[in-house]
Amino acid sequence: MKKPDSDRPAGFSTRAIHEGYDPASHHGSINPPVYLNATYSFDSIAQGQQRFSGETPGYIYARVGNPTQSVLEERLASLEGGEAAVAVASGMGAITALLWSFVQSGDEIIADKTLYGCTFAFMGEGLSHFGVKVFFVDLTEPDALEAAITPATRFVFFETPTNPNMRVIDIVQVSQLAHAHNARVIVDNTYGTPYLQRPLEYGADFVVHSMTKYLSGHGDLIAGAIIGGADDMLSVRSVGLKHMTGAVLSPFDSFLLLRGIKTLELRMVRHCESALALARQIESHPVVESVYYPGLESHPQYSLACQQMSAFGGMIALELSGGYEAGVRFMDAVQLAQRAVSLGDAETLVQHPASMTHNNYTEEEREVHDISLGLVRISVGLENIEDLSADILQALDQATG
Ligand code: 4LM
Repeated sequence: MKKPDSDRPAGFSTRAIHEGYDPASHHGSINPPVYLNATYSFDSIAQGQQRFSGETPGYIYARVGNPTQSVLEERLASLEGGEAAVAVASGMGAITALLWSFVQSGDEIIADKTLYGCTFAFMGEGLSHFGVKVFFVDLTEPDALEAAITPATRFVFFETPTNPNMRVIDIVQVSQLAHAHNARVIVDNTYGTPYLQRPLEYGADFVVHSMTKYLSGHGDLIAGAIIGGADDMLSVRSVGLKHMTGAVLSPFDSFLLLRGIKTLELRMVRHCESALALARQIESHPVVESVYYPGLESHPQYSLACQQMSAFGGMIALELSGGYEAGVRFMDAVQLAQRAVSLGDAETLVQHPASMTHNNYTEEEREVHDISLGLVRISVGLENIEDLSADILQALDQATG
């Protein structure tokens, strides 16, 4: 990326638009080309051998990387403040490729007690088949982490804010505690995005993303990313991606992500403004028992969220009086908002975690993990706030029963 003033670091959107790409090297093409290749030819057998052994850089086969993906990876590393990144085919692909690169039978992982449903399934069920033990603790309580950590703990894993109930976890505090016990820290930054919080700057060792969400921003692809140290990313590419998951991102989806990320800052500003306005409006509605949004003073970790995040994101969870039935009435009554899982799209999406994204938790697990039957989740979109709040407020009126 060329820029006139070499002393001042380029701003977030400047890097989101330019980092890792120079049109002059590509016939002046403003957008990075899409390299639709499965395989790459070598000048000689010696060159092929050197590429396979890692002695010289260069492309081999698109399961390991391609030039469009490389631009995306350089951009992601810059935005998260990491040395390197690996882009993969889904958020689940990112979490599994990272952990499969480093864990082995006998290792332990400590995970927060609230995780996206499929992450919870991978941690609680999937890894246990391979002799890796996962302990779920409340990471908002430092004593709980201290009590659970052992010499076998390799990783501490958490989302912040958590999906779906918006708990906020102290990245600095957890990282210090984990490092004191030689464990490494992975933060799923899907809800935060690098625009709102950069966990590596707070001491985390790895960031993972479902890029399906805000980074894409348009609900038109499934993708994931891992960001961390350069040596670790080499291991993730050659073990987690190449050998263990094969979760390769397509060149075309890499291109769409590069396009989406150009407007990440603009979109996040709007998501945050609308979500805060909506959270404030619905907090006083008579059918609403609680609103979980880290930008509300009533949120239990409000002051931590103010320190750790530059704004509070586009996700709101709410509890309605009348529980599950009220939630169903609310979701069936929305007109502009869409009844759908996923998040971070231009369209506002409402869903019911207990029966949808978190349906693989048992009833008892849901209770322990704070995912009540009455919890409703809103991914606040980019529509005009007047239209959106009119829709949500009329649906809340109908939820009253
Ligand atoms: C959802 N979430 O919540 P892929 N990490 C977090 C997530 O929210 C998700 C993933 C990873 C939802 C999907 C249906 C915090 C997904 C997994 O779907 O594999 O890109 O990401 O609605």
